[in-house]
This record gives sequence, structure tokens and C-alpha cells, in this order.
Amino acid sequence: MSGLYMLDYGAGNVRSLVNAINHLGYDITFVKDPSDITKAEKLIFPGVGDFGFAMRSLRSKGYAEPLKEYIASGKPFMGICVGMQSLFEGSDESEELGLGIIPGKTAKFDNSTKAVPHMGWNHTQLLKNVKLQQQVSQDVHYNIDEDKTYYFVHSYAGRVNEKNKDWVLATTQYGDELFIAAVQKDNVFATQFHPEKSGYAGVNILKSFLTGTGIVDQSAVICKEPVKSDKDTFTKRIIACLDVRANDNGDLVVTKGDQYDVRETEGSNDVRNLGKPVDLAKRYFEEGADEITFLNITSFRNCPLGDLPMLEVLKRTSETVFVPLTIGGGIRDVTDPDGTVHPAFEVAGEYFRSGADKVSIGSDAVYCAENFYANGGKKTGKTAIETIAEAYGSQAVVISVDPRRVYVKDPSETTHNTVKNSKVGPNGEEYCWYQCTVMGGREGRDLDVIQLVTACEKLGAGEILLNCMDRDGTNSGFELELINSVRQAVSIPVIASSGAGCVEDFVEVFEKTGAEAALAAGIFHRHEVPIQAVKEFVKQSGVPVRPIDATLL
Ligand code: 1PR
Repeated sequence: MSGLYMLDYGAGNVRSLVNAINHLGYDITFVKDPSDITKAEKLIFPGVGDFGFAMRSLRSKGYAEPLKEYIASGKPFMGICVGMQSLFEGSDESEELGLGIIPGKTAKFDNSTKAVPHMGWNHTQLLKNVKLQQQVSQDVHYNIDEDKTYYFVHSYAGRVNEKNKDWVLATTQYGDELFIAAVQKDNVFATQFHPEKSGYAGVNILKSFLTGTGIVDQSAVICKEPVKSDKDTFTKRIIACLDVRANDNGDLVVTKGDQYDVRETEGSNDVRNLGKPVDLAKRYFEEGADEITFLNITSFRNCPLGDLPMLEVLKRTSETVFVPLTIGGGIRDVTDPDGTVHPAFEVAGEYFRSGADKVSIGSDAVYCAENFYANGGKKTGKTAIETIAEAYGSQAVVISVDPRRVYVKDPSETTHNTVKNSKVGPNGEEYCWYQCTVMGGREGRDLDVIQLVTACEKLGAGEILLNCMDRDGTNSGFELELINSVRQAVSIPVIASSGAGCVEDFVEVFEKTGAEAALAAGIFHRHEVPIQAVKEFVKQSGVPVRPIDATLL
């Protein structure tokens, strides 16, 4: 199809969208100049991150007026996430005005009862029966399906009101809040969720936009009132984690440690090799993983910006994997051999452009938190967390925590935050605090996990990936005391990690802690427990999970 254009203002990962479009057999051209918008026959506007940043970028590049004229011309338009929010009059997130096409402003979710951002897979409720001319049989809802779930990541959302209800194609419920998940009117279609990150269910939505005429049979439009449910439709995420490093031959392999030791304990003492990163990621996507995380575990060794080892892995993975990808390891300021320093947000930017949706920061987050306290709890605006969150949005910044237990007989023995632990210490100690480590657990710091996560939330992090060195690779279940204490300390989503050994462990962590997601590595790599078995068991226990969706229509 000629005339298919994408409006990109450089705020995040559009590679996945391009890959999904290519996967469907289409090519797309980037808008480079305002005149390209006028030339377009079909236009997609994806957006991530901050509403104000998006609107300022549109205006400074001279795109805002041509975009309004394009939409008024009646040619098909699709907005995604901030691309949908920009259609509103404004947002509580910024003073900046929106395009003013849909009445109303987007408002922040209430974080007193649930984690914010709303990050994960959720259901939709369809409010409109829409038929497209000439394709009545093929496509009535842009393939949005109430039985499927779609991937959302946002803190602000549009609400249905009297003035905009004729726009609302679908709503979604998060906690007790109902918000607009998709809009459609005439030639305009937009989703708050990311179709390109929503597995094949989402790719099918893109397909319907690409193949459709976009012309709606107005006589067929029937609008329904949204129904607020007393049941949350949000699902818990199951994440597959791939620890990646170069083996002794220099090849990047997926490895897995026992309490962070990744070398064979018998015989060769080689780095354990559990497969190739791109192949394994594809396998986990097809088996139903809701997200894939890559951790470059030897990144404490300096890498020049031009030689980041995981870029190629991400580029290739995002060609066939349509769920969110996180990359961790080495997200900090890096120095090239010629002495040039590249700030962390530049490093992160390279990863986003290569297909990552989120970056996870380990060691550098510990140093950021230490400096935050040394600075009297004041922000400098210069840390990796702050600069990446500012440019790409909080939702793109995950903090990977590598804590280990330090036992004490009594909480009065330490100034650190302690918990009563079900695992008694070597000398009968009933309490412990969780010490933060850096460089993959090689060095312990005088900072506890609660100090770390609360500082990181204040600095703008959007999610916590909570490992536990004592549990890693042990198959003995998640560290529930640790997870509970962190879940209570922050209002951003928490991923429980380390120790998963069987399907029951996932139910336990969801039932006994408020974790939004559970991550596992060893049991998936060693084929001990399939992802599908985890999902089925969790679902049977009454905890909602994303149905596995392997069909491209
Ligand atoms: O410090 O920002 O460069 O990031 C380094 C990253 O590499 C951190 O996220 C750190 O967790 C990770 N890392 C460093 N060394 C290791 C190691 O294993 N030697 N991996 C390592 C940590 C832990 C998990 C694991 C879960 C689940 N891996 O993420 O996947 O514990 O395992 P299980 O289900 O088998 O129990 P920086």
C-alpha cells in the first residue's frame, strides 16, 4: 500500500509497530516533514510517554495543524496511546492543549487503591456496533474482541461523558475506574492500548485498520451505555526472564544461575548455556508469556555505546515477538574508549529504538538512591532514572533489585527496615533486612530494599522488578515477606521474581502478596513447567490471566 505514513516524534519504541506492520506485509513511511501528512492516504500516530512532550513536539515540528486538516479531510487515521490522548482537549498531565477533536481531558488514575501506571493486559467492553462500508462482513469493531485482552501502559486516561460518548468504541475497567479504551468516529480510530504489543490479538486490530477503507456506514452505528462492573478485569502478568551473557567462546547465550552463580558446578566450570536469546524469546511469546525481560548480566564491564551487545538481540526479537520487551544491564552513563561520555538516557534511547519498551536499571539505581538520601531527599534532575523518565515516561523505567537477607536477632540491632522471616537464620535469627547489592550481587551496600524502592519511586521509576538472591534458582517459591513489604512501600507495579519452582508458587504469590506480575527463568528454560500450565493453573484458582492467543486472522 502506498501512502501509509507514521507520525513519529521520537519518544519511544516505534520499531515494534513498524515490525508488526511489516509482519502483515505492509511498508510504512515515516513523516519527515509537515507536507508528508498532507500526502498520506492512511496515517498512524503512535505515542508514548508524556502528553505535554508529545503536544510540544507536534507543535514545534509544525505537525499539529496539518494533522488536524488530515483528520478533517476524512482520510483514515489511527492513534495509539498518547496518539489517542492527543485528540482530547487537554490532559491533567500538562498545561499543553490537545488537538481538541474529542471533548474532555484525560485525568490520572487514583493510586490509593491500585498501582499506577496501569501496566498490563486488560479486557474491553464494546459500546458501539460499527460497520465499515464495502467490508460489512469482515470488520465491525476493528477486530476488538471482548474475550481477548490488550496491553495498556499509562497513568492518564479519558473518561466517558455526555459530550464524548458518541466517540467511545470501547471502555476498560481498572480497579473501580472505568475509562476510554478505544474511540471511533467517522474516519478516526484510536486505542489507549498498544495493539503492536498485544500479541496476535493486537496485530489483528492493526490488520483491520490496514485492510479497511475506514469509511463507516453511519446508519449502522448503535451506541450502548458503558456498564461499570464490580469485578476488576485486569490480569496478572507472567513474565519470562532471559539472563544473557557472552560465554567463554564470546557468543551471547541465555544462562541461569543458582543464587547468581551461572557456572557449571561440575566438570567444565563453563557458563551454563540454555539456548539462544532470540529463539528462546520467540518460543516464550508463542507459549503465552505476557512479557519478555532480557538481563545482560555482565554489563558491569564497560561497553562503548556503539557496541552494546543486546541491540541486535532486541532488533531481531522485536521482528516476531509482539509483547512488551524489557532490557536490563548497563543502563547508566557509559564512556567510549576515546573518553566520550554518553549519558544513561542516550544508552536507553539506543535500546528503545532497537525495540525495547522498558529499560531496567540495577546497580545505577542503588547509587541514585544513595545520592538521593545524601542530598537530603532532594532530586537533582540528573540521575539516570529522572532523565530517562522525563524523556520516555516513568512507565519505561524499571528498577531491578538484587537484595539478599541480612539476619538480625532483633529489629533494634539495625537502623534498616526489617521483616519477620519464615526462614530462620543460621543462628536462629527470626528477623532480617534485605540488603541492596550492585554489580550482579558482587557488592553489598548499606541500603535496604525499602529505602531503595521508595527513593526510586520518588525519582520517577515506573515499576519494580524484585529479585531475591537467596531464592534465585532454588525452585523453593517466591520470597513472600520481601514482596509484601515492597508492595506496601510503593504504589507503582511490582514484579515478583526468583524462586518459582511449580505452578502453585504463582498462585501463592498472587494470593498472598499484591504483586502485579510474577517472573520466572529456570523452570521455563529447563522445560520443567510450561507457561501454559502456569496460566491454566492460575486461572483455575480464580486469578485472572491473559488467555493465550496464537491466531493471526
Ligand atoms: O546492574 O544495571 O548493570 O543490571 C544488571 C542486571 O543483571 C540486574 O538486573 C541483575 O539482576 C542481573 N544480574 C546480574 N548478575 C546476575 C546473575 O545471575 N549472576 N541476574 C543477574 C539476575 C535474576 C533474575 C532471575 C530470577 C528468576 N537474575 O532476574 O531471572 O531470579 O530466576 P528463577 O526463576 O530461576 O529463580 P545493572
